[in-house]
Amino acid sequence: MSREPIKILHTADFHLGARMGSIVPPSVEDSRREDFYRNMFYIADYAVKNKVDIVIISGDIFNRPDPAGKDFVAFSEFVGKIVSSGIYVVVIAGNHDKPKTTGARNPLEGLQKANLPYFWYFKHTPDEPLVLSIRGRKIGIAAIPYIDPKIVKLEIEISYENLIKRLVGRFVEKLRGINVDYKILMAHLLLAEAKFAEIFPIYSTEPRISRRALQEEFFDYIALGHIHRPQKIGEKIYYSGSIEKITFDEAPEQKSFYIIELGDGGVSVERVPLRCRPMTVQQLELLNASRSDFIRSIHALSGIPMGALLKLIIRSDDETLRSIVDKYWPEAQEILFKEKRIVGYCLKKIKIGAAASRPISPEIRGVRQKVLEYIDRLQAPSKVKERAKEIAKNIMDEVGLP
Ligand SMILES: [Mn+2]
Repeated sequence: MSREPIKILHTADFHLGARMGSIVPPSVEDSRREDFYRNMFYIADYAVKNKVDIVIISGDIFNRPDPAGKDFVAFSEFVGKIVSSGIYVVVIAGNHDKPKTTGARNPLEGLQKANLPYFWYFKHTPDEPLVLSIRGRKIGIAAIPYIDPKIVKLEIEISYENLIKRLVGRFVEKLRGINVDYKILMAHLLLAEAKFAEIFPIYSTEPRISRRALQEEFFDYIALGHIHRPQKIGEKIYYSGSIEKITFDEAPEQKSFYIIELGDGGVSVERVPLRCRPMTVQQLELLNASRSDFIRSIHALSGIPMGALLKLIIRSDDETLRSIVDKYWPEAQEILFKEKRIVGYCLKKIKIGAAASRPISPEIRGVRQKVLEYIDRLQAPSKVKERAKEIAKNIMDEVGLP
């Protein structure tokens, strides 16, 4: 007789308290917070309703290591809803959860110290796998929270990938010794094979781990966090992605979480979509435009869902930006809120025209290379230089340098 499968819900990257920064009106930050909470509680309700056995959260619960009180209260309520239904919650720390100063503590440790039944939070990689017994079966969980590459460089004579390999290898050996029915690996890291929006600078300086380091063949499911775009890599490796869109780079992404069924006959994985605040990026090009050209082009913007967050990029010449866009912006804004029914916007103005369309002189031609060489020669850590080069490239793209 086949037994009922063990059900696992895999999610990650809640980033509670994430802010958009330059959004108008600033009060949007409050409704954003609610967007994240809504999806978080949807996940809790889903787990309870569908009789999930374990909820796995692969890091980055809060956007900061010292979260706002309300974010901690909301997360505690989320955990409470799940564990009080007899469902396990296993959390690992992500980079955002790790305090940057020694001695500082993330409140998540408070939940861990409270010794809640059914709740685990791993700030560091434990020596032993966590073994849960559910309906006569044993599930072994190898938990590898985020490890700061800077610390690895300073303190350990080993490459980042080899360190991960070593930790995975240690878990594999221990799990072989204790005979579990199912083996899960959870980790917060950047896989070389992962896909994400190019512009995400946060990942650019981080070492990328090859999927071979994770010993995919040994585990039944690998639950990753860190990359916000949900994706499957190889046969058993999954990034659940974030629970909400966090930056405009994520605008086209469909957020989701995974339900994994570990049955006698094998493993099945289902992707469950999450409803998110619509985000849209729109571009306008205005050259020598009049007030009515400008207003008409705002009216003509299409494909903006109701209640959306809008990033509007206006490419225009200096004169139009100053005497039309800036001057009549309040009118345009009115249309965006009243007619287009957006909840907030981010405006980016890019100067084009006269200067950029002039033929590039030979002196300018070498500028890109010279700027990058200049940064290379600076006396600064290579990570800082890499970041500086990236910013410089963005600026040079924006002003149209070849
Ligand atoms: Mn992360």
